[in-house]
Parts: sequence; structure tokens; C-alpha cells
Amino acid sequence: MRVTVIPNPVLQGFNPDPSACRVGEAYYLVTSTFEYMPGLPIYRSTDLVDWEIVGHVITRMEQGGLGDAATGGGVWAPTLRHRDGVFYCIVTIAMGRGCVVFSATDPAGPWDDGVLIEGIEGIDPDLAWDADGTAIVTYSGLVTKGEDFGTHTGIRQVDVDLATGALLSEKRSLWSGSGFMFPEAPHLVERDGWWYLFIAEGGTERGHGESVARSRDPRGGFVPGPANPFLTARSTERPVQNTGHGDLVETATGEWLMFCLGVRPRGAVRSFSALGRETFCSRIAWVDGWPTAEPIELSLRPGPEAEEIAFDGPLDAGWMAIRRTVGSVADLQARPGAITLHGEGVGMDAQSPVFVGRRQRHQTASAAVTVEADDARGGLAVRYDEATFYEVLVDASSGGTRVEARAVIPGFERTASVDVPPGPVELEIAAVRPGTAGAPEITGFVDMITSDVVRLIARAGGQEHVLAEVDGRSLSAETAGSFTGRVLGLVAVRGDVSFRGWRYEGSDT
Ligand code: 6LW
Repeated sequence: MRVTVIPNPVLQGFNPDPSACRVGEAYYLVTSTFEYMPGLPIYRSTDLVDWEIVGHVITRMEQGGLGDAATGGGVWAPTLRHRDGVFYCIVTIAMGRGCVVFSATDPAGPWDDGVLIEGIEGIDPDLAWDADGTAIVTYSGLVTKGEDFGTHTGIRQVDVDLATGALLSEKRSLWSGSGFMFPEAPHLVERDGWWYLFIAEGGTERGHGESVARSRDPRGGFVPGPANPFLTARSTERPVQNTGHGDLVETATGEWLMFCLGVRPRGAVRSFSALGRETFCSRIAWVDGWPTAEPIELSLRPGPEAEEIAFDGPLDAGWMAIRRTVGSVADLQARPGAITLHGEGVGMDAQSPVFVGRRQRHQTASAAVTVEADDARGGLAVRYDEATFYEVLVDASSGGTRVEARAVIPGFERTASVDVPPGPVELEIAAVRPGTAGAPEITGFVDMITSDVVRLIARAGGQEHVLAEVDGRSLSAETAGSFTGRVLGLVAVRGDVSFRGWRYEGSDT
């Protein structure tokens, strides 16, 4: 099969640090999930166009130890590989368990509890095997303790016993890249008798790029490629920025593809990426034994996309919770045809709020749901992290029903509220482009530079209330303090809050 058009982004919404492998006709992709559970979605495709989450590597709390994951920490930059009937996913659980290799025979799971590889001081582990079958872990050296905290020490490598996690060799220094900051995200790929060492350089922001070196020996002697970085967005004219952190796959017909991360910044000066880092794909051509890649162009799927979820069966794999399992938050039994969340007296600013959500996948997107909150407080939220979120909540008590919109970013909080008649309230969060039909009129400078405007809306008693229109820039990869992206979802603060009829609509045009 030769795929003529591969959609870009390949995976929309927050899906950074992709790693991929092929088994027969099927392609598997994994991306970083940070503090979210379940962690490490395994996407599967047979046509490189449609991808389905078939399972997650981290489904049980003890696997990830994410209960107290730091903001910006948690599950970083996995590598997915398949060998002798076994899938391996090696990953850093940053500021937590450390470098862990998980395995499973079925990529849908269950995955095992993971083997800790002790003594690796670094991030972004890669897994390869030499001709004798010895496992080689290549990683980005990073000092995580003491006064040199945060110092990058180049691309390093060690032989490992995957069954025990024991190191089988001294650690080796392989390459420090071509002089850009943060040499990281190494992946070793064998082709035609060469070992290619792919790395990201320049940091995951606008200077991000992908470089390569090669050697006959996977353990050293790497010679840099002639044109590093061989993939980078370079000009901010390009619609896809920050491209890098690539992993290669050879298709069944011998084509080479590189999956990598990128962002789609908006505003006249392309400054703010509301969705966070997404997965993109570039075709690789080999010239004199070196990989070349075209800068990544957008290739959007035909839109718009609409999704309706009735909560009358098990939740699909797109739902995520924060530092806890979805099962610990979502109650599908309490009221038929509804999902009920039981508030614990904490809100979206808590480490583990009572929240389930899904990625915002389109630049223009809305999520709507009907809320029943009897003597309770809860509603709809859009989140980057616990310091950065907007929400619209129903607060019902014997004294009446009030809807409250809140915008919270570090050092700033604003609320607006309206009283509504008792009964169900429809809430909506809509991210719209300034200047488009139905969007608020924002004139002048803000219109030039912002990514979008987030509207917090309530409908009750036959009336619509637009409680707030908030600048979307604060909920973007460039401003939020974490590595994630926007997640839209349901929250209960106090009491039992039931939600019916989730509707998501999105469009990228
Ligand atoms: C990832 C690393 C990176 O491990 O971001 O800035 C980290 N670079 O490659 C989290 O995605």
C-alpha cells in the first residue's frame, strides 16, 4: 500500500513526542500524556489516515506513580518498539519513577507494571537491540539533582537487561548534537548496514529541529549528517512550527516516514498554539545514505467533525482524568443515560480534581453538555494545568441556581455569574476565531495576535447567557507552564453532578 496523502496533523490535539513502529500491515503510535490517566495511548492504523486508540500502556495507578506527578512532569517522551512478539514502551516518568520499560504481547493491553532501569540520569529513552539481541537504551542526559539541575549532558547510552532493569555496561557518550540547545529525543534506526541516530535539537519551541548522525556501530563512532538540522520549520511564515522530536517507520512498501511533533500557532504573527503539541508526519527521502525531509505542510482532514456521546454505555478511550483513573471519577450507574461525578470539595485548581475530559482537537471547537446539579456545584472546564483553566459551573442550592464563569491563570482570576431558574442547565465552552461569524467583535491589536477567544455560555429557562469571552492566548503552549494542551471536560466540585449528552464540534478551516 502506498499512501498518497497523509493527513497533517496525523493526531490532532495534545499528542507530543510521537514514537511509532510497524507490525505487518499495522502501524502503532504512542504519545506523551504527562499527569493524565490513562497514560500513553496506543494508536493503531492500517492506512496511515485513520487512527484508533486501541489501549493505553498506563491504566493502573501503580504503573505510573502519577498520583503526585508535578505540573509539567509525569509521562514524558516514550519509545514504542516490537520484537519477537512483544511490544515494549520505554519512557521517562519525570520527577517520579524514572526510566521504566513496559511490555505487553497485545498492544491493547494489559501492559505489565514496568521494569525500572536504575541509574539513568536523563530523559527521552530509546530502545534498540544489537545483532546479538542485547538491548541498548539511548537517552538524553539531563542532570535532575543537585546544583547542576537541568543541565543537558548530550546523548548517552547504556546496555540493559530488560528483564531486571540492570545496567550491563558503562554509560557511553554518543553525540552532543550540532550545537543547538537541548540535544534530546534520540532514536536509533538501522538501515542498509548503518545505524542512524536521530535527535531533536533547539528545544521544543520555535527553534526545534531534527538532526542525524550515523555509524556502522550502534555503540559509537557517530558522524553527523551533512545538513543538520535536516528538518526544522525555520521561518515563522510556516503554518506548522516547532517541528522535531521525530521517530522513523519503514512502511510495508519500503517508504520511510518520520512522525514528529509540531504546533499550529495562530494570530497574525503565529504566536499562540491553543492545542499544544500535536503529531505530524514527514516523508523521508534518502540521498547518498542520508535522510532528507520536506518542511511539514498542513494537510487537514475534511471537516467539520461532530461527536455526540450519550453516556449510555462504557466510556471510550478518549476520556482522561488527572493524576487518577477515569474509573475513580466517573459513575455511569448513578443515573441512567448520564455520567455522574461526585464532588470532593475541590476544584480545577486541585492536584486531582474530580474531572474527566477529552483533547480539544480543532482550532475552532465547542463542547456542550446538560448539567443536573441538585444541591451541588459542577460544570464544564477547559484546562491546560491546575493553574491555567477556564470553567463554567452550575451552583445549585436551596437558595437558587446560579451559573458562574471563571477564568484562572497564574496570578489572575476573574468571575462572572448569572442566576437561572432551577432545573437542567446546558453549558457550552466554545473556542472561536475572532472575526469569524458568531464570534465576538474584537478590534485592533488583540484581533491581530490572539489565537482564539473562548466563550463560556449557559442556556437555561429558554435563555442564552454568554457569561464571558476570554482571550485564548493564556491557554496555549506558549504561555501555560506545562507541556500539555487543551483538555475540555466535566468537573464536579461539591455534591453529585450529573451530565447528559456530550457534544463536541470542531473545525480547522
Ligand atoms: C520531552 C523532551 C522535550 O521529553 O519535552 O523540550 C519533553 N523537550 O523531548 C516533554 O514533552
